[in-house]
Amino acid sequence: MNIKDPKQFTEDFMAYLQAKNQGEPEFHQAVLEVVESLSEFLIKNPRYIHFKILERMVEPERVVQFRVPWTDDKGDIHINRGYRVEMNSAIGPYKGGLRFHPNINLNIFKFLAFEQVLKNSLTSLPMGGGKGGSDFDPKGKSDNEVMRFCQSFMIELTRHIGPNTDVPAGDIGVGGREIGFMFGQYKRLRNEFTGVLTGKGIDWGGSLIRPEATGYGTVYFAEEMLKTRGDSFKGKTVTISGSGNVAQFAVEKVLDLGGKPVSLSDSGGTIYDPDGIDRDKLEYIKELKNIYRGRISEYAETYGVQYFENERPWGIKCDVALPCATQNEISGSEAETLLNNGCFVVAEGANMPSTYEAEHKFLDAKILYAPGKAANAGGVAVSGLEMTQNSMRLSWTREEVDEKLKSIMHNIHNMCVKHGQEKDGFVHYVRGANIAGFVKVANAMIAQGLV
Ligand code: NDP
Ligand code: 2IT
Repeated sequence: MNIKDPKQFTEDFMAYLQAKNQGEPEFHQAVLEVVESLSEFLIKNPRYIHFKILERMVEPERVVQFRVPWTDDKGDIHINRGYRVEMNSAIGPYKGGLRFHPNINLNIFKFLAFEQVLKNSLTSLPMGGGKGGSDFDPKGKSDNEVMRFCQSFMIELTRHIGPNTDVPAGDIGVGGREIGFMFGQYKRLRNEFTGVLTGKGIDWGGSLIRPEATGYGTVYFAEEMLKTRGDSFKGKTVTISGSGNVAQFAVEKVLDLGGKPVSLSDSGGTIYDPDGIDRDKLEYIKELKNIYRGRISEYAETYGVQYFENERPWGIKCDVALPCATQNEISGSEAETLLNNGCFVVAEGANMPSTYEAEHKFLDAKILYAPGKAANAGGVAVSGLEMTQNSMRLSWTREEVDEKLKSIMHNIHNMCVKHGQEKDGFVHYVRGANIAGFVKVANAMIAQGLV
């Protein structure tokens, strides 16, 4: 391996990764984005190369895959697939969400788990990284069907998790309802009431602000970025994608800070509300999505605004874009449209929502662009705070948790600046986040020997 030239280093490492992990495009993409921004740093710090830290970090410590059989309300039998990728436990128990979505596979969970390791390190809390879930689709299922699925899923998952081993939480398709069903089943199987999952209800071990944390944290991070240019959310037009947990609380915090959110989306399309999504409309969305489990198109009918079927919000003129739906939801050409329309802040609420091409367009344009592992770390950070409260058997107030969340996002921003600021003042948040997240895990791995 040529260890003088960063470009060659990246190419050689990617050839190694691709040969070992064929047909896993999202995993390759996540690793490429990291290696690209680390290569120069690694060449200057060859002990990480000597100890093969990167090679070890891309190899999960453990992968579990299992059968999940369940019956629907008619009595028909269904077989889904469950996964848990336990990626890295150098700095704490595996920690990361569970995703229930029909289009998942091992590759998706490896990319998410890999990102999670660096993200969790950035929070400064003692959490390793993992991710899991199932190809089960909760859409259109009754509460009883979801419960039977969650119980069957937990019958196997229980063998692999524990409050000091691996602590899952929510992600796409997994919210308070699913966490409740899984927690109940774990407790019954183990006869133990412990903090084995986060995102629990507040009356049974959950933390205040956990539901809000990812969306709020993303907006706090974007506000920190704006501050570097003496600016703020006041009066800014903000496009947001998704309409689930992260998107809803991003809207709420943008409103708190004086911005105007104008879009939301789901897998059917995008609504555009030029007057702004206000607090009453947000309440409607929360009810629509969290209780009736309806489609975002219904918002357009209710409020008489435009609905763009099968489209994403990136054609709408905005100052700030907050992608909060899913991976690769901003293409290269959509990134170009955003830039041409004057967008100068992109903070990722979702995990890897920008394609490789989009990411490079944002970086080349030197806008304020923050990758998910920095911008959306507030969710897992408050999960970490939930674990702390569970261990101490007490709960902090809303204000206490929100203050801690703010201060964690502020620290992550500082770390990005420290490791990512260039000579001309531009902050390369991708490089900053990757280096800061990597160093802590890498040093722990070296200290713990060849494991
Ligand atoms: P939810 O399930 O609550 O909401 C997901 C939203 O994204 C829905 O509006 C959904 O639409 C949309 N969506 C999902 N998949 C697709 C797709 N393939 N194409 C178009 N739209 C899609 O999930 P969350 O809000 O929790 O998660 C959103 C993102 O944030 C994910 O990338 C997740 O990994 C990330 N994240 C979540 C954290 C958390 O604490 N929950 C923490 C950090 C990151 P539809 O209902 O039609 O599928
Ligand atoms: O991607 C993520 O950081 C999450 N889905 C939250 C993980 C967690 O353990 O709270």
